[in-house]
Amino acid sequence: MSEFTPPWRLRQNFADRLSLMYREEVPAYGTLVDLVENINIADAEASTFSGARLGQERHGAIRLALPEELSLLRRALGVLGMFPVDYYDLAAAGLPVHSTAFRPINGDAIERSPFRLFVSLVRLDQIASPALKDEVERLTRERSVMSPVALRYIERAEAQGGLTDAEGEAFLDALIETFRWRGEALSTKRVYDALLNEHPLLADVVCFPNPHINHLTPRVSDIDAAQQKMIDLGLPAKAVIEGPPRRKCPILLRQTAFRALEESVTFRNLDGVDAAGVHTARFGEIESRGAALTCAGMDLYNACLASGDFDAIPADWNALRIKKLAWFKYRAAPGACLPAAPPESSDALEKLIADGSIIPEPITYEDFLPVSAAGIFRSNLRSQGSTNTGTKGNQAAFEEALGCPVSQAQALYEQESRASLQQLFAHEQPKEL
Ligand code: OOG
Ligand code: NI
Repeated sequence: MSEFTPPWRLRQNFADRLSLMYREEVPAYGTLVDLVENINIADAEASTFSGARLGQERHGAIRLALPEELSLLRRALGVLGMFPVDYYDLAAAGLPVHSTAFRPINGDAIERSPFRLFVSLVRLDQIASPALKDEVERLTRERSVMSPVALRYIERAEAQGGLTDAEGEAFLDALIETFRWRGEALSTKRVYDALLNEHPLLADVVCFPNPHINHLTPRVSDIDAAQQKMIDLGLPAKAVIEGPPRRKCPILLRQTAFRALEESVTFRNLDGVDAAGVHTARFGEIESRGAALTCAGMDLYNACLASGDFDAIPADWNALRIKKLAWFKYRAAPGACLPAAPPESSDALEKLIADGSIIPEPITYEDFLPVSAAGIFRSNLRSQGSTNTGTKGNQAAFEEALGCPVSQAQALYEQESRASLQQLFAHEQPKEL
């Protein structure tokens, strides 16, 4: 056995620590977690929704200022077994950020601990005013996203191929500080207001010393019920649930949130302007996931999103599979007698599925949706800022900052589907007695 703690355990520990910290920092988030837990417990008794720790956090998000910050984050999250998957161009939605999602990339790792982090890099190149550009340059030089202790453990993990239990604990103690809210801005109120006016996302990142976690997101079994409950409890719920409507066969990702609350901030007082102020950035979100769609399925989903009519997507697992709209994995029925080699044709496979020897199961969507993400971003902006919709995404620049290419989510789903099939035929079948 390895002397190192498995990455999934570090990842789970990290998610648990973030959760405790965020509940202390944003008490309304604690209310949301309790609400989710009540719904999940009631549903677990009544349905097939099961699994340990139902409502554990499934994702969080941060926003970064500089390319160096992104590559440091990549290295830190690599120690936790989280890797960048897909490029999200939010410029298309008029937001000055581009993003990726760090997540475990194989089925077993996801099963053990599914925590992901949506990480955005603000597009400082989008700032028009030269004076503001200079301020931003000065402020970002003062930021520090990783403590020297955290960096030492990252280097050690990279050199030895992992961390022992004790090293892992010490690393997480140091790493968590990266995500802590500090109510002290780096900037004066004047510069904060100027950046807020340029775009609120710029102020949220550049005016603060580190990338405060801006939300966490537990999974809820019934997101429609949770949305209503948020409203009943007086949480400032966003108006609509993002993603596909409620469906008999759930697909992709549905998410909603309570809007960011005002938190007190002390600004620097260099220019005689009152240093007390507020900042709104941090919120609470909930999610509910369904099946991953293939490229063809995503195209259909995007067309439905544009038309508002989702009836074109079959509400039947078998149709979604046969039309190759959703990804499936396969398992053998108990006691099924499968041939020694994989079937050569898809007809032969269909026969094994039809006679019940092989059972297809939808693969859960593990990623994000750019239109939904833009909706979540937007619901938390006090003002919309100037939206330069002419801006294009720049995946090459993002990947250069990251220090590696992002993985393609579609390739990961395809691989999981194919591997599950191969596994069915890889072992000798139990002999009939
Ligand atoms: C990230 C918003 C995107 C999601 O769930 O789609 C996101 C942010 O506000 O920084 O987390
Ligand atoms: Ni989110």
